Amino acid sequence: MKMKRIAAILLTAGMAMNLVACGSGSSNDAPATSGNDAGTEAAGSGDEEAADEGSDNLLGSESATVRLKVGTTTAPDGHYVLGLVEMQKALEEYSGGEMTLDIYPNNALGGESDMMDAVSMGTQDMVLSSTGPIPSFSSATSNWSTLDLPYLFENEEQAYAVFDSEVGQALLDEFEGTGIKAVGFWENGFRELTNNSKAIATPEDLSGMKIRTMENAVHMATYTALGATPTAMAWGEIFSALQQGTVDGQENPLAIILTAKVYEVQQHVSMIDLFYSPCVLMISEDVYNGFTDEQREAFDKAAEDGKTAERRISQDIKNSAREAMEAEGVTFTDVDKDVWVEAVQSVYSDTSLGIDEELLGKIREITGN
Ligand code: EAX
Repeated sequence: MKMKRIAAILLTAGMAMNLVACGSGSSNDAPATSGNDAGTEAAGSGDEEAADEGSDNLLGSESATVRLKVGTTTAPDGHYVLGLVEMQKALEEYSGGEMTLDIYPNNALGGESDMMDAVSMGTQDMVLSSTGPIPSFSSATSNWSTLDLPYLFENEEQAYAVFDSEVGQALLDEFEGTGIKAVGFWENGFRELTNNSKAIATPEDLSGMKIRTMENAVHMATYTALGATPTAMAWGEIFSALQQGTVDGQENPLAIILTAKVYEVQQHVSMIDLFYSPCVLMISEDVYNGFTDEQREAFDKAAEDGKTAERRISQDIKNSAREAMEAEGVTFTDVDKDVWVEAVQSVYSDTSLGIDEELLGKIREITGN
């Protein structure tokens, strides 16, 4: 069974399909579409053992007839995928075994921006993506750039309070009519800086370094304000870029740095907490609208459970990540955050970034920052 499932993942990886809510049997006989990202190997664990362990339960129950194919860029033992596994179990339970998720980690269905396009066109059912590509996805979602502002949130509780409020719901609703239904805010986490040459404690230490950012204008502007040279690229390209020296460093939450094994090629981690990065569960509007009332109810409930579980898993991984990486010889640098906060203030007044002042005001009302 295990080998069969792994083989199924390998065979269908890069061949996304549109599994609409109709009984189409197991995913092995599914049609295929969007391309495999060149970075699949590199940006994943690349570690057969981890992939092996993680792949065991990534395809849902064979007997489920409504199979939703969901892609992520993250590793099988990372928080996104483990959260989706919880949602998969809940969906099978709530639908009486009729519905399930087939989970494709490690860029198997492409980068985040590609997967969002595929979901909006209905050639892929679902994606769990960071907010990186959202502001440039559609004019309807351009104000999401506001969420990418540096030091917008001081802790996870503030972020959850905003994302689980009416403000968060209104942001999700902005997707209406784009082909994507945005279901909920899950967690990526506070983004930390890594590089392989020195301990970075201040923006001055970062001066002139080439840093990979997500494909996001606010993130790029922030690194420019910090004195670095930002290079935007999809996650799937990151390992070859680090190896070839196209970039000197990158930034991601500890849970990703650990589970994608970024620490194996980046010796130094600076705890700058620059951005709180949520991720968003998205489903094709056509698929969602095609559900029966019962299916929709099961899906919504399972998605809510998945979110709660994923946030908990994210915190668990984060809380043990530093120690695990220090044991591997990685150097951690704690920074004076006030200096970093001060250095990025110009981003808030950069009118080219499409920051939505009204939204920013509502967020600040909730966080109290
Ligand atoms: O969504 O691109 C990134 O740095 C993201 O944090 C990662 O793909 C997980």
